[in-house]
Amino acid sequence: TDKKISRALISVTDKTGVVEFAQSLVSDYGVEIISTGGTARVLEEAGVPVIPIEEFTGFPEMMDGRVKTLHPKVHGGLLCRRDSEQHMAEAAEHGIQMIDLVCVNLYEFEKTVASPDVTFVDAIEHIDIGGPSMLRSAAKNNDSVTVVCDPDDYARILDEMSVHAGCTTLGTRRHLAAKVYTRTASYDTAISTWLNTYLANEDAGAAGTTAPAFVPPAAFDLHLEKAQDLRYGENPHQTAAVYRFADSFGNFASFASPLVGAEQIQGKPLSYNNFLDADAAWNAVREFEEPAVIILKHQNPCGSATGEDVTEAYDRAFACDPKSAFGGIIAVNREVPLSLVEHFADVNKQFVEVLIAPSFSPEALERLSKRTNLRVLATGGADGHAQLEARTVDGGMLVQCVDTVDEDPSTFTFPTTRKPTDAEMEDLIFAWKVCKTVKSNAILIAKDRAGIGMGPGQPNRVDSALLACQRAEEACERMGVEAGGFACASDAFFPFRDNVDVLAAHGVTAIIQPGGSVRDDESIQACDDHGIAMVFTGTRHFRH
Ligand code: 93A
Repeated sequence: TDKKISRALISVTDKTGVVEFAQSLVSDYGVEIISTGGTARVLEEAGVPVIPIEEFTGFPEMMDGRVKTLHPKVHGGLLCRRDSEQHMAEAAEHGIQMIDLVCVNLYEFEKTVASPDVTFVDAIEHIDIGGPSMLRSAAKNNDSVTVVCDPDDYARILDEMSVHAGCTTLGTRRHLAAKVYTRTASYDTAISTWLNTYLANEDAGAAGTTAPAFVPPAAFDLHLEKAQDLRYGENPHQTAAVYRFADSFGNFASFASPLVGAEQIQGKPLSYNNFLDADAAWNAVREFEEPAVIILKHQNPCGSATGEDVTEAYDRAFACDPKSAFGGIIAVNREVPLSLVEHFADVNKQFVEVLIAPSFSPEALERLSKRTNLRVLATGGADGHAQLEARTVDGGMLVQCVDTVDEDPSTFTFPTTRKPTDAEMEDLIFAWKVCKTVKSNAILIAKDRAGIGMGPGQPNRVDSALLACQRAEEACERMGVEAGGFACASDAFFPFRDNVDVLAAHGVTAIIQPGGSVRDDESIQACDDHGIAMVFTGTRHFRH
């Protein structure tokens, strides 16, 4: 079952390691190399002797390279069963020579369509036809043919040839064949996803050529690869792992700065709950353009603030609720300086599970390295959001666009007699952004762009409002400032006026909420009764 490699066809877009691979095939094993235009040039320049594909097929590369390896002399040489007298006779009759190894990687379709200004024509031109065809032919004939679609496998194949007298083993060829079909499947999925999304955008009247917004397709294959096993799941008796979306999914789930795949600079491995909370904190802090810090516990932002710089924002976020901040996750939307680390480690002595930010100054990292257990994650960038999120339900999966707060304040309406002051408006917009991360029913109370009162997850909104007010009043007492003058955000509309009455009784003077209840008039009247300025955003931000 060992098969000697005498002739190889090499045609690669990603030229990584190909010269060394081909060089070794030629000089260590006397392999004859056939190659296509660009690849042949690279190999020749490096002094590796190659037979150009047109010489091998007796046919020119044509139609801008669309047809270069699509020829019976290639596919016959790949598909011919060496153990079939008939196949071998037919090959001889037509002058078809056996090809024992195919080394191909594909036109970079996924990378091309990930670019925001890709044109339709450009995307189409990056659909590789000849490459997948060769890979599939070679993989089908794995009894005799070795197929390599990943530069990471070059070394392993050379290793095997070195201990098997220039041969590969059947087991290896079968594994390589399986890898090929995974690759070609994900490649085709990327193409169909892109094209379906393009068409959906065109239907929606959007510019179809730019990076499309995520539109859930009628059916799609999820390509996931295990990023790591987790010690356990949400609880110790649950097994767990974290998966990342594979490349083919990248088109519509592309993360400008993904959490899975962020660099863990130090600390204990991330747990299941760490991942969940880091994700929520990171997605919350990305809402802000100005320096901002979110401290999050159990999916809820218990501290949140903006500031002149992130150290000030951190101090202000911590002050929102120091008790809850214990064992929390800190997410920062700028490079973390030494001062921020000193403030949580030395000044506040905050126990932190995870610190996540785009990057860290060298001094900050030096200081952090003394806290060996602390998990430090660098995402590399704060811009952009994941486009898609998914959750499983019994027997299926829910998929949706990620919720971002991108409504334009110029579209807000002001239904109450009193309109918010500029200062109130700043706090309202701050509260509105943070409120999206609070579990529904969500109420968030802000003062001076800090989220000092949070009412999460109550099945009725009045209880959430009460909780938020109590926290806000406690925070004021702790900080030695007068309670009141609060700005309040509600993730969904008020069904009755009771919410407004509760909020007013605890010092709320301005409210931001979507509006849209059949009883909006009652809430507006309640605001007018209390002199509260209310803003309608028109957009709801539930988080269940
Ligand atoms: O345009 S193709 O679909 N038609 C072909 O016949 C063909 N043969 C190989 N693309 C084709 N290839 C691809 O060209 C390979 O998959 C590889 O990615 C690339 C290598 O081209 P070059 O050697 O000219 O850089």
